[in-house]
Amino acid sequence: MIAFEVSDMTCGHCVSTVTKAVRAIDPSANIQADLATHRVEIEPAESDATALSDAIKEAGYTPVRLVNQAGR
Ligand SMILES: [Cu+2]
Repeated sequence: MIAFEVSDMTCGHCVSTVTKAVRAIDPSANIQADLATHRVEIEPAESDATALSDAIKEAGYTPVRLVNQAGR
């Protein structure tokens, strides 16, 4: 699981834009975007944290990687 905090994801449109950006590079990824906490959690199928971060940035947002307790 790769998690980002995307503080400029502020409405449902942002959520769908971010989700689409991730799907564009990794169609099989499992994505959970939560508007209230500005968190996006992604279980990638064929991408990595750097590619996901770049895709979200290219969509116009500012992802900050959240590293979990397992250090992944
Ligand atoms: Cu928005």
